[in-house]
Parts: sequence; structure tokens; C-alpha cells
Amino acid sequence: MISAEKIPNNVDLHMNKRLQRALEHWQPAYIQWWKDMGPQGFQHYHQVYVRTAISVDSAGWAHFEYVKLPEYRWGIFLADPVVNRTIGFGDFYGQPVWQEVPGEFRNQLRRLIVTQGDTEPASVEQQRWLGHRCPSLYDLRNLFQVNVEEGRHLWAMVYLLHSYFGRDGRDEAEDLLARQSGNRDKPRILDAFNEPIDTWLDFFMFTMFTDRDGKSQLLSLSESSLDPLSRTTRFMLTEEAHHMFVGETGITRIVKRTAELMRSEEIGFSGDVRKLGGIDLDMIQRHINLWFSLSLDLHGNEISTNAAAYFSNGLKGRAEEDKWSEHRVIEDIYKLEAVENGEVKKIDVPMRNAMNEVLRDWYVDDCLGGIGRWNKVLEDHGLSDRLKLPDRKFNRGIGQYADVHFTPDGSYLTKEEWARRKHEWLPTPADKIYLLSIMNTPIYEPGKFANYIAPPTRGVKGRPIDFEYVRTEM
Ligand code: BYC
Ligand code: FE
Ligand code: FE
Repeated sequence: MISAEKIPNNVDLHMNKRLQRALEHWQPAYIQWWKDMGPQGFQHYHQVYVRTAISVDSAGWAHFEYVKLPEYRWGIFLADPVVNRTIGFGDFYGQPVWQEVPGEFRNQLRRLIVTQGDTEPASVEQQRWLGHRCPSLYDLRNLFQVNVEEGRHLWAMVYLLHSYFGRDGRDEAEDLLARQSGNRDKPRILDAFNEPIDTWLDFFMFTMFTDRDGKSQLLSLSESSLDPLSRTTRFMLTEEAHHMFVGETGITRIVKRTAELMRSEEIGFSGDVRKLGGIDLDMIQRHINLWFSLSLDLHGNEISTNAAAYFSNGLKGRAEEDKWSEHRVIEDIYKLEAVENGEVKKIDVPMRNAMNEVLRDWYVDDCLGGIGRWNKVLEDHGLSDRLKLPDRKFNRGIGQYADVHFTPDGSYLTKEEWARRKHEWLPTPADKIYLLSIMNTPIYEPGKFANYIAPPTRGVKGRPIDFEYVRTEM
């Protein structure tokens, strides 16, 4: 068993024997979970060139070494405290932040932390087969980097549960390892985390769009009055940036390769990239439509009393709260596009009740930058095709638009029209079969890349692109 000294941390773990014991008890269950549900086939014989956080300063969390994945040193790190920090929003605006959980908000906070924590191992489970289909060693390493950090994010939430929620917290920490993505009896809490991620196109879309929901939610939790929650999520955000980098640049490289193949002489400049094992732009667009809409759902209902309570009580704020001019938000109104009797109209909602939608606005805006960069690649290759985000009413499963149907342009559709046409806009079973066919043979040779994706512009941490990012060691 790995001992507590091997848990890198900046929370003086050795000083808190009770917490140390609780974590030591949880740790073997975690490692067992990792072996059972983590990257399949990459546990014992492979060493991966990964970054391990060993402290929160910039030098400390960019420490790179080869490790076998189950021996990764999952640590506990809080961002440095902000001196004299005060509550930044809601009814307790201006009061000192909390170092302990107030009894009256215990259940709400536990629920937020559990929901956040549940997504982290869920994503590792969803991605556990991808290593067998990787487009290169560089990408394989990135997958595992994301996986170990999602594992660390689980540790971050378990640390809070063990430290601040006593017995209930310990039970919740165990349940986080008991639920399983896609399990019929014990599924993960939020919808998008129960879909398997079978292809690398899905993986890059997931890290682009769903990890970005991680960013919105972590930004809003980092505003929390519960200071340890704020500090934990602030540090998690530094890792989140890498996950979105993997997603955005992964799609950039696919788009680049597609653009090159479209103009290839071999297919008579016909654009039929599938003849060369490429991924056509329509298929890329269908996957954008899917993962963007699933990730919009993760922001919850447009009108939500939960969200209002979280805000009022100072538990969960808006992303970048300091950019807003007013922080109590008592009289403000949000103009929401609501559906009434099948018609879309603007209605007035008290802003506190619309906090999920306010965060979704921030999210949509944050997604747009990436789309712009993908389109720049198309433009640079002299192509007039463009990728775009679908309307936010498209393909929704949560909220106002869940029972009505819209095209990606936002036009209303009847149920029948939707059933007939949805495969024009969403990935089809044939798409999946095709993607699996071009990913069937993994590429484990350093410096080689599958034909559907361009190499990255640079390697990891100054290493060359053909560096042996994952090596086999018997
Ligand atoms: N699926 O009032 P509402 C990440 C439920 S991603 C299923 O809108 P609320 C990551 C809801 O639970 C970030 N159920 O709820 C990314 C509620 O149930 P009850 C994860 C859903 O609380 C990639 C009911 O509907 N972090 O980190 O305002 C890789 C009423 O809804 C869903 C967080 O989510 C759904 N999509 O909003 C790895 C932060 N949406 O009360 C990691 C913590 C709603 O009727 N969570 N429901 O039983 C929250 O802040 C909130 O729970 C939510 C939901 C924003 C998710
Ligand atoms: Fe995470
Ligand atoms: Fe992430």
C-alpha cells in the first residue's frame, strides 16, 4: 500500500492524523478502482511521461517523469489563500469567507461537491478503452495525463468530503467509487457522463466541450464562500486548461488533416476524404452538435431554485464574479428565451433563478473562440466550408427546450420532422462504425500519426514530437 507520505500535498496532511487515516483507508479502494475502471491494458507494463503536481507554484506543478499509471502520485493541493478574502456575492456579500461548513448549508454544499466529484472518475471510466485506438504516442500520453488529473480531481473532492463532512462525507467518498459510468443500477449522476467515449473524435470533442463545462462549474465554485472549496477548485482550473488544450488542438489537427486530404491529388481534388481514411467536415460538425448540446445540458435548468439558493447563500457564484458590477443581484432581471405552448418568446426571470443560464452564456462564449480557430485552419487552406456551434435550443435533454425540437439553426421542428431528420445533424451508427474502422489499428510507433490527424506543432515540455511518450517496460 502507498503511504500518506506518498500523497504530495500542501495541506499539512501529516499534522492531521484523523484525516490521514481516513484517506489511507480510502486510498486502496481508489487504486483498485483505477485498476478496474481506469485505462484498460495500460496498468502494469507501460511507463507514461506525465506531469505530477508536487506543489502549487508554477515550477512545482510542472514536474515531469515516467511513471506506471497505478503508481501516479495523486496529491492534494489548494491554491494559496487570499488574505482577508470576503464573500463576493449573494446575501452574505462582504462578510469574511468560511473556513468551516455552516450547518444550515451542509446538505447543499455536500451535494455540490458530490456532483462535481462524480464527474471526475466518470470521465476516466468513459475513456478507458481509448488507449487501444490511439492515433499516436503523443496523443496516448495526453489521454493518460487527462485521466490521472481527473483522478486527482476526485481526490480533491474526497479531501473536502473527508475533512468537512464527517461520517456522511466518508460514505459519499465511498459511493464515488461505487457508481459507474453507464451502469444501469448505479449510474453516474449527470447525463453526459454515462455515454461511453469510443472514438478519438468523441474524446477530443469531450475534452473541448465537456471539460469546458468543468471550467465553467469550477470557475463558479471557485467564487464560493467556503474557502477550502474555492482554493481547491482554483488549483483544479490550472489542470483543466490542459484538458481543453488537448481537445481544442486535437480537433484543430483533425481539421487540418481533413483540409489537406480534401485538396489531395490522390482523390482528384474531390474532397472525398474517406477514401483516404480521413474524417469529413460534416461528420466533425455532427460531433460538435452532439457534444456541445450535451454539455449545455450539464449547466442545469434555465430556471432553477437550486441555482438561486446556491447564489443567495454564497455557495456557488457566477464565473468571474468580479467582472459584474452588482453582486447581490436582488432586483436584476434576466431575459430568457422560453418556450410557451410550443412558441419561443422572451420572458423576464429574476436573475438569481436564472444563474444556470447566466453561466451557460459564459460557456457558449468561451466555446466560440475554439470554433473560430478551427475555421481559421479551413480558411488558411483556401476552403470556404465553416464549422459552427448549433443553436442552444438544439437537441436539449434538460430545461425549457427538452420536450421541443429545433434545427441547429434554431428553427422549430415537429416531433415527426425531428425523428426523420435528426441524423442529418447528430452522429449516426454508420459514423461510429466508420470512425472505429479508421482507429482500429493503434499507432504506437514514436513520431507516427494516424492518417486522419496532423502531428502537433510541438511536443510536450520541450520534448520532440517523436519522443517515446509512452514506453513499454516488462
Ligand atoms: N443530468 O435546478 P436544476 C466536470 C437535475 S463537469 C442529470 O437545474 P441545478 C468534468 C438536478 O440534479 C462539471 N440531472 O439543478 C468534465 C436536479 O435534480 P433534483 C461538473 C440533471 O442543481 C469533464 C433537477 O435536475 N460540476 O467537472 O441547478 C471531465 C433540477 O435541476 C442535470 C458540476 O456540475 C443533468 N445534466 O443544476 C471531468 C458542479 N441537470 O434536485 C469532469 C456541481 C440538472 O430534482 N453541480 N439535473 O433531484 C451543480 O452545480 C448543479 O448540480 C448542476 C445542476 C449545474 C449540474
Ligand atoms: Fe476534472
Ligand atoms: Fe478536465
